[in-house]
Amino acid sequence: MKCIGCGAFLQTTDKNAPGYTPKADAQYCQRCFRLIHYDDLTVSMKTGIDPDQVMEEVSRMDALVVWVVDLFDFEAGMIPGLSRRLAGRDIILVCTKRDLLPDTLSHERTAQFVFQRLKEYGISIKELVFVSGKEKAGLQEVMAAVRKHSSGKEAAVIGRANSGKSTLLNALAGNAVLTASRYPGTTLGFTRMKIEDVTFVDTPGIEIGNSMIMHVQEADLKTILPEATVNPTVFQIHEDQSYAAGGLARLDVTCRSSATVTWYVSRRLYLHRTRLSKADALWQNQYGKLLVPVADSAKMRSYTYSRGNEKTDAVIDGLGWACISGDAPVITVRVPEHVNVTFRKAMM
Ligand SMILES: Nc1nc2c(ncn2[C@@H]2O[C@H](COP(=O)(O)OP(=O)(O)O)[C@@H](O)[C@H]2O)c(=O)[nH]1
Ligand SMILES: [Mg+2]
Repeated sequence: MKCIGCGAFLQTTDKNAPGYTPKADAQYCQRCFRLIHYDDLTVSMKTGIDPDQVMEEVSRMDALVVWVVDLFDFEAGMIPGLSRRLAGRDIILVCTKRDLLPDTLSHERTAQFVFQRLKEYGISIKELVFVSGKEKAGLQEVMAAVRKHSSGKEAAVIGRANSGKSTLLNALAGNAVLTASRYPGTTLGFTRMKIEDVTFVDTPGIEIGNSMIMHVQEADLKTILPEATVNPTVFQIHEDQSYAAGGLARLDVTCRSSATVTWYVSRRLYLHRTRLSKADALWQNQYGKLLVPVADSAKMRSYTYSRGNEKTDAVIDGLGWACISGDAPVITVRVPEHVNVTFRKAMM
């Protein structure tokens, strides 16, 4: 018997292992029960699910692939080796969390952005659908795209941890059977679910460790993961500046005359701006004090980018991004050592 919330095998012997339940006839494990009703994480599974094994199992299935990517965390959603491992498979890309992006970003512009990025990553898809869990938008389009391309096969819903797979399936089914939460490693097994005439399969998130969500304490996820539309925070600058996003990321911007730095991060995350010349001292004195939260490693890695005239996004996996425009030739991002940073042409 499997837990219907996370797909783990139910067991009554080990409290600290997945699938534990004190009741022999339970449908849900205790971990799912507490996540659903109390938002309380009893057993952390942020590591322990082997991403290669998940991809291996998916690539063995004779199924249509429904690939779920969080629009707010797009770069982190690009699974390394996806096009190689799923070569020749039909892929429907579902971009979730549309509601987190400002309304000023049009549908057309977003689609253009997505197709451009996919081309750069060398990934081809059959169809693109945007959904917003909060507004229940795009669900009919997902069903239509799946019907069109599945030819009676199962539809495997894959994607990075926290991209919104379980939430999407619950929304399509019209009831909240699957456990969805902000904690990476919520879904632990493959769970089949029939919705109208299509059999969907929920899968564990494919986690490769380079997202900020894997390197903060679970209690700090509330601070870094936005729940509502992200309000851009705009800074006009006329000299070299440095920004601290809590104690998690540092952005240095050299500025010749004037430039604009716009942050797209959760409104709960503390942004601190200072002159570049004062930044080293700030980090030395205030790391873990004013600059919180901090990640599991204080060792930082730096990424530097030399800009041309285009607007540039400096994207930090799992955290958000800063958009830099104007006369700012060099930008440097420092993040905890395993966190990935991507520089891209601005999304907005
Ligand atoms: N704002 C917003 N949050 C979403 C949306 N879809 C999922 N979430 C949130 O993202 C987190 C991860 O969702 P979940 O379905 O568990 O992701 P999974 O790990 O891919 O199965 C949860 O906190 C959800 O509430 C969406 O469309 N909009
Ligand atoms: Mg899930």
